[in-house]
Amino acid sequence: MERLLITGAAGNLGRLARARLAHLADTLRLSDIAGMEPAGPNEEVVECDLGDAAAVDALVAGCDGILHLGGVSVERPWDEIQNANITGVYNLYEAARAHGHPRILFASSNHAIGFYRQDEVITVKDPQKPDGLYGVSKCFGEAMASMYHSKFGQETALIRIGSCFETPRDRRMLATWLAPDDFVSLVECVFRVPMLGCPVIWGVSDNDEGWWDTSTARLIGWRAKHSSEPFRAEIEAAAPRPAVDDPSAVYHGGVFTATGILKA
Ligand code: NAI
Ligand code: 15L
Repeated sequence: MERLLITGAAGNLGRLARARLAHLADTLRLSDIAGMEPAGPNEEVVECDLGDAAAVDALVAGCDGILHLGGVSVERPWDEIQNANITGVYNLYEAARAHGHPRILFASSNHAIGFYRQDEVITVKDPQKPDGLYGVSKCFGEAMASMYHSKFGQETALIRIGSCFETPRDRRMLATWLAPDDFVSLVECVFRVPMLGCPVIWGVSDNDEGWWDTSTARLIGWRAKHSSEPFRAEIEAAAPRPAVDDPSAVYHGGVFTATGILKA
């Protein structure tokens, strides 16, 4: 690619992508509403609110691919989610339509299906079951991608990320963990596969415990190499097993299922 746009570049995964995925393009265009490190060689840094249509149009112009990580990434009041994850996603898809349909990786989330129970293994064909307004916004993003694919041929990888952190942080993440190395190889596969379409793929490592049928990963030739298992003993020793009816032990989305509707 000549130019890859990374939204959310000031965030947790955006900083990881900036550090480890520069080889995917001649130039990285890095964008966030928050401040970022100044541009290095082969980088462009652009502050932009995803809710600003004209700014997003200019941001997307000239890009061959978009790693869309920007937006509200946890449960928050509606106004914040609406601006970044609803209006922002609309702005992004309209800008992509105006500028030649650059391939998009949409960072969806397990919270689009968070109300499934941990004794259920689900596939990407099971209906969405969001666990909050944040989860609803990810369902919206998936629906926008599907519509733009059917209507205009826009390609998007809908990556339902589990929990991507340096190490798993609690018992639930033994099942949901996506190792940073696996995140990197997953993004590489999305932007390298010749034909993408609009598949839903779980962003999760090869953990022993898991609730998601990961077979669609083969559509992009991706295979996770890491597992949360080496962290199990330490995590189990650090905190007692939660009660059987504790949301963290009942639902895929864990404690997100127990959060109310937050107000500003
Ligand atoms: P993060 O919260 O660290 O980064 C998100 C970035 O988006 C922030 O830097 C924030 O300033 C920016 N942002 C928020 N509102 C914006 C707006 N209106 N305009 C422009 N930028 C805005 O989140 P993280 O962990 O890096 O996640 C990246 C993406 O992956 C998010 O979309 C998140 O929903 C998704 N995801 C992440 C998971 C994880 O385990 N890290 C799990 C599931 C999904
Ligand atoms: C997400 O969608 C969030 O962005 C991330 O911060 C974690 O909470 C993750 O899900 C998770 O479910 O562990």
